[in-house]
Amino acid sequence: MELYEELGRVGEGSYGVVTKCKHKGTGQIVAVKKFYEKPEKSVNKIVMREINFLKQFRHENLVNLHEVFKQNRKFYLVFEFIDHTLLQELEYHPHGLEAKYLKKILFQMLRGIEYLHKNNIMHRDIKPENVLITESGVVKICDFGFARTLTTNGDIYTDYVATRWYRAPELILGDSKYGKPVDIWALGCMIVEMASGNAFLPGSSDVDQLHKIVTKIGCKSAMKDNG
Ligand code: 38R
Repeated sequence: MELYEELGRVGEGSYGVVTKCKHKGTGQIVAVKKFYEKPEKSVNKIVMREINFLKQFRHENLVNLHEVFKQNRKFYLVFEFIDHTLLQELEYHPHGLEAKYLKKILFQMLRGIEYLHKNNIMHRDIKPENVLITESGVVKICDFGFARTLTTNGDIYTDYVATRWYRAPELILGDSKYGKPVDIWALGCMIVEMASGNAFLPGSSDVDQLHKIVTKIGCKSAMKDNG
């Protein structure tokens, strides 16, 4: 970390902190994601998953990883720095985004997710904070700590935690065989939010989340293969 000058914290989560930094040698501005040192194995699992993923996949609409290092038993991931997130964009436009701009953002989000899905990866935590937007309007999806490869043999997934408002009903109900549609559900919630400026399904608990889903969408259309 001696190589970087810290310019300010841009995000914090259960994983650790994200800091805007300047490389002292090159002057390059980067985003450094520092993972908390935790005794549990789960953190290592998340870090390794994110690193493996980012090393394998590169796309214009996915954030670019520069380097990885470990110092004082903590992992540091150094990314390209992108100006702001969709979360900030929505805060700046409380009544929603202009249709033309919305389409521009959405098209790129779809391209990023299409790339992931074509490579049999589901992101599993698509939300406004994980959609970065450059000054020129290029969208970059980030945070692959929860992303994982789909297995074709109907393997089960259990270790899932993500932001509630964008969570598909099968995740809330604990289905162990969910798949790529969970990303499309999250995207759908975000389309409504981008158009209106308000979160579509802002559940305050899991039960409230399901309640909002069935009252706003209906039970039949929210549950596939169920009438
Ligand atoms: C910004 C700008 C403003 N707020 N991020 C993606 C990396 C990144 C972040 N590159 N450029 C940015 N730019 C980790 C934020 N906040 C932010 C964004 C995403 C905070 C947390 C996360 C989630 C990945 C993660 C830094 N991880």
